[in-house]
Amino acid sequence: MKNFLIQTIKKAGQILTDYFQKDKKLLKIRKFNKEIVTRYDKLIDKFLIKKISQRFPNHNFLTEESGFKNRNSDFTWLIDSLDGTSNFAAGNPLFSISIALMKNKKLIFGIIYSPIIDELYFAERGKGSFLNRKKIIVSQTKEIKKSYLYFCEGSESNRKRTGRIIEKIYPKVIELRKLGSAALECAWVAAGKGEGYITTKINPWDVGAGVLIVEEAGGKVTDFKGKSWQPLKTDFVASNKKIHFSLLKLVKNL
Ligand code: LIP
Repeated sequence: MKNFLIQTIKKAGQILTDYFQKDKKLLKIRKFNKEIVTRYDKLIDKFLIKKISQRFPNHNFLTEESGFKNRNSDFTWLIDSLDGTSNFAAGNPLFSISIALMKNKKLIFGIIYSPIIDELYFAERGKGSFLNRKKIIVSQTKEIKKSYLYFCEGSESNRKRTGRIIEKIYPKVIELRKLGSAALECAWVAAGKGEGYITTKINPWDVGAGVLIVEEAGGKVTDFKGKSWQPLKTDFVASNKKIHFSLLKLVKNL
């Protein structure tokens, strides 16, 4: 399974790399909508569903581009074929491909590949998390005031709410940064490149792989009320575990 997933995601990453910064028309579409979809999201979605279905013809899929394909299986693949589409369109290399496998709503594999920066994150439940095959663990920072955080608003359209969350957190931390790819933001928390990641109304295909990668690296993932992650559109806090409670206190009732 591990080799199959690595080979498949790397092939998909190569396709995106071949098209990256080549299609100049993409530069303009950022002006029309924040949540854009390009033909590259669809191309990779099709490629991944085909490759995985050849090997696992009975498995279900829940993907950003194709929705839910129910084949009445215990296994469901969560896929975001191009997470950070607007970065990709703007020629910004911080985008990724995110694939997770769930058995009866329990995550068992997660893999994220950011092809331009060549970072491949992999986790299998109970076996730890890896970046380019080297084991990773979350940061050991315990204090919120020493924390470097990532943030995005997912599909939250109430910008006043987003403003309230930023207003509450930003004065308390070293940095609150938006990378533009939820999967990568989770992966960077897992790798200790930040202490936490907060987002609202995030879809399961964006963070499914990231949840397992953070947990297997020793971190914690919940919603804003401290409830464990469910494969639904949800408010979301991923952290190194040590600052989790302090982070939840900040976002309480927002
Ligand atoms: C994007 C996320 C990003 C978030 C956007 C969007 P897409 O995923 O990863 O962090 O702010 O709302 O959901 O649409 O590029 O796959």
